[in-house]
Amino acid sequence: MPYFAERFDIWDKDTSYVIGHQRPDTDSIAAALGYAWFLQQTGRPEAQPTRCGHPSDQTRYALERFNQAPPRLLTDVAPTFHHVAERRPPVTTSAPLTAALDRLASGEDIVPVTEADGKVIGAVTALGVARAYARMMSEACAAPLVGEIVETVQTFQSRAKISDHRGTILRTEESEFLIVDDRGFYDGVAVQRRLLQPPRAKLILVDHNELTQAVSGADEAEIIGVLDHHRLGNPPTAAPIPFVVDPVGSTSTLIAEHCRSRRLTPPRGIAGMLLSGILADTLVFRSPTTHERDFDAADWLGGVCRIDVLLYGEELLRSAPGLSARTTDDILDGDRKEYEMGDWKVSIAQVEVTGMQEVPAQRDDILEAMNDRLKQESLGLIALMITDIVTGQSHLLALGERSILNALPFGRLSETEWDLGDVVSRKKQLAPAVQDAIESIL
Ligand SMILES: [Mn+2]
Repeated sequence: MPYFAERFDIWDKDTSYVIGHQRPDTDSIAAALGYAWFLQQTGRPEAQPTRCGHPSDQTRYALERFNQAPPRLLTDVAPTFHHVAERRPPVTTSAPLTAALDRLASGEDIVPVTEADGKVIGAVTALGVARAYARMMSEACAAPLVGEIVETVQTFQSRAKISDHRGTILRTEESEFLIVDDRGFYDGVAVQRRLLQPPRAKLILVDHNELTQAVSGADEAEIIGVLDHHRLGNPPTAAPIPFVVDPVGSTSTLIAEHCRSRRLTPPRGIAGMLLSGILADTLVFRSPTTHERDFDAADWLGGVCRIDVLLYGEELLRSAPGLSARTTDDILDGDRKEYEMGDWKVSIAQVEVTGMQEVPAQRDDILEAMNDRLKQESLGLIALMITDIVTGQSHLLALGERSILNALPFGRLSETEWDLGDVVSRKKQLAPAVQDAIESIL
C-alpha cells in the first residue's frame, strides 16, 4: 500500500500549500490537486497540492481511475527550529583555537563544534575561551585545540516546534542556540530574535475555512487564500486575502469554474478528480446541496475527460466498501467533523452504505467507540450519520448530553438512534438542525 509509506516532512517557506481539511474526503483531495494546478497556471508556480490525512477508499478509487498520485502529506505546519537554523559552518574538534577566535571576535556568540563526521559536540563560547586562557597562563601550557575548550550550550532538535519551547527561549540568558537533527548531526545555529519571529508556512485552504478542521499548526501559519463551500468559521487574517466561500455542492465546482473563466482546460487526470469531487459531495446530484452550477461543471469536466458522468458517479459511490469490511475506527473517523455549538463541542461523522441492513451487526461496536470519543474529546454530542446512497435515506446514531439528545428534531427509534428520513447532507441539513436544537435549550 504505497500511500502509507509516508514520512514526516518539514514545510518549506517558499512554497504555497494548497491543503484540504483533516480526514480528507474526495472533494478535499480533488480541490487541492485542482486548485494547485490552476494556481500554477495563473502566476503562482510555487503552489503545491497537499493533504493532512490518508485518502479514503473512495478517493483512492478515483486517484487510481484517473492515474493520479495523491497530494503530498503534510502533517504539521508549525514553525520548527529547522526553519530558523542559520547554516554557519561548524569547526571540528581538531581545529586550532584560532579558527574559532576570529568568529567570536566578529560577533558570533557561539561557534558550533562537531566531530569530523558532523556530529555535534558543543560550541566555543567567549566564556570557554576565557577559561582556557586563564588555565594557559597558570599552567604555562600550549594553546589548546578547539576540542579541549568546547562547552555544552542549549541545544534544540530541528523538528521540535518553536512554540513548544518559547518559555525556555525567553527565560535563558543566551541568545544563540545549537540546532541538531534526530541523529545529533549539525543543522545550524538559531538566534533568539529569529526564534521569536519565525517564518510562517503559507496555506491556501480548500474545502474548509475553520481552524478546528485544518492541518495541525495552521494557527501558526499564514492563511493566504480560502476557497470553500461551507459555513464561515474562519480566523481573522493580518492582511486582506482572496477569500471565496460560495454555497455550491462542492469545492471542485468552484475550481472548474475558475478554469473555465480563464479558458484553461485541465489535463484529463485533474479534470477526472474534480469531477469525482463534485459527484462524491453531491451524491451524484441527489444531495439537496446540489446547485445548477454543479451540473454545469460536471458536464464540462465529463467532456474534458470523455466519461459518462452519471455512470461513473454510481461506480464511484459504490467503490466505498460496506460497513462490515471496515473497522469501527475507520467508520467513525473516516469523515468526522468538529463544530463549536453553544458552549459545546459537537462531532458529527458521516458514512455511506448501500442498504441499512448493514447497520445492526455493527451498531453495538460503533456505539461503544462513540462513547470512548465522547469522553476522550469532552464532547457535548457525538453523532454518526448513516446515509443509504441507494434510497437517499439516513439514520443517526448519537450519544451525549441528554438535553441535546431530547431536543433533536427527528423521529427517535431508540435511546441512541434516529430516523432522519431524506436528510442526506451533514452541512446543509443535519448540522444546522443540531445547531438549532442546541440553541433552543440554551
Ligand atoms: Mn467539499
